[in-house]
Amino acid sequence: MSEQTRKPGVSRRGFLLGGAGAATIVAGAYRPHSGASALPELSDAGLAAAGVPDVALAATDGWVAMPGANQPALSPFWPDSMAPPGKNLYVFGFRNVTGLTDAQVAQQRGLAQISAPQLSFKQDQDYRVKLSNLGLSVRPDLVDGHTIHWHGFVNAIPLFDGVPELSISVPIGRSFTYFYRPHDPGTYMYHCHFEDVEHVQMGMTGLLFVSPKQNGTSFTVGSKTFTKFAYNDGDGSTGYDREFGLFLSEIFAEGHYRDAHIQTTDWTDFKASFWCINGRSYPDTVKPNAPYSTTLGYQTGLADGTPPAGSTLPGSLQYQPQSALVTCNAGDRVLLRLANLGYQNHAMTMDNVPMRIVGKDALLLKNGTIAHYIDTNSVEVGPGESRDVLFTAPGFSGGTGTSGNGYDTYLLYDRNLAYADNAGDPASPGGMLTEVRVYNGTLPAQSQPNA
Ligand SMILES: [Cu+2]
Repeated sequence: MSEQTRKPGVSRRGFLLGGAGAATIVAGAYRPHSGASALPELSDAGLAAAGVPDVALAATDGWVAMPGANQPALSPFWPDSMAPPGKNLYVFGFRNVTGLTDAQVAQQRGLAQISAPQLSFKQDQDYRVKLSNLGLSVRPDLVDGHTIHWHGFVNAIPLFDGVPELSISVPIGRSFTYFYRPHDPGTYMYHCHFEDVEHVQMGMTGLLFVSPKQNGTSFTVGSKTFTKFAYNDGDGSTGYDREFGLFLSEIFAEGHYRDAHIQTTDWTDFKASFWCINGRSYPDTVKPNAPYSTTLGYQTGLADGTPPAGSTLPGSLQYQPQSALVTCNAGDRVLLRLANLGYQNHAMTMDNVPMRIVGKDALLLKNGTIAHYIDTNSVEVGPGESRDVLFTAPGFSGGTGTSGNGYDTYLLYDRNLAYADNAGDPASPGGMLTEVRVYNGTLPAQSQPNA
């Protein structure tokens, strides 16, 4: 929660326009985005006027669903009695509004998704990410700004760093376009940095990654030839066939209830009620993705709030569009991109499948030609940390899967079993747990990350 403050003589609008003007000067020093014409002279309207952003996100609030609602162990905090049908938890979040008109963007108020859209960038390319603040539908009394802070990204200047005390935040009804040119491949995370304990816990967090320039060249390692890599390794040792972003977080249901019901929270009372991967708790983690946009190259925002025809995503998960299911063929090399923006340490394990950590916090674990990769079956990820992990899918053993269509199932989960739980429901496992399904060569090549 924030108080609105305004210093005499400097209006919020004037301050923002001043900031955008500075952005113009800096952006003008860079080469234009590939495929775009040269940057025009920019007006006070700032970077947003320079052209179509590569990604557009809206910040707002909304309602999502956590599993186990028949076990009201957290009454009255959860399930929340104010929630619309099919939902049970109040959240803040980002929404993918890329390609929508201003009028369509405005209609996304109150339709936040968690976790935030997974974003992918290419090394040494320029990107513009536009953030619009739509306000909070349930709490119009809160006049909080929002920002995008790309955790671990080395900005040339603070303006695009999203820390409001050091740069700017986006007021309600306004937008701001962040500029990035990522130089360092690896797995990262992003979050709103305004009232960040509250906004991070409420759901304004997500995963992003930068793919290396080495992609597209080919390296043969053993019997396999790779063209996709986690890093510029120089020898193909981080090559993979399929990649999956797995974003780790926790939900403190009492805090979410109090935000919805106009009460204050002491955030040091934090006690997790749900443990999530990609904003879902098991068994929802293995339910399907919302469809991908092949033109955008990543998941669509389900902009009208309804899964498109043909989608098998349950309606209750329409604002949690990102599956955490890992699917692969026997023998595939699989890259897991793990990032943690919860408040707790997590140690992800997979029974009987060795894993190799090749990157930590967007740094390749290799010094020149000497690799320092870590072979383990337990990958620890602290808050604010990321890991790039490879495993080779075991041979197919004839599993029939849950629907008889031929896959072996391995569990990938936090080895602290207290986190395999949904709001204290003793009847079913849940929480930070997902499945790795290994097929007998019947899966087509992966078209998009997490597909
Ligand atoms: Cu925020």
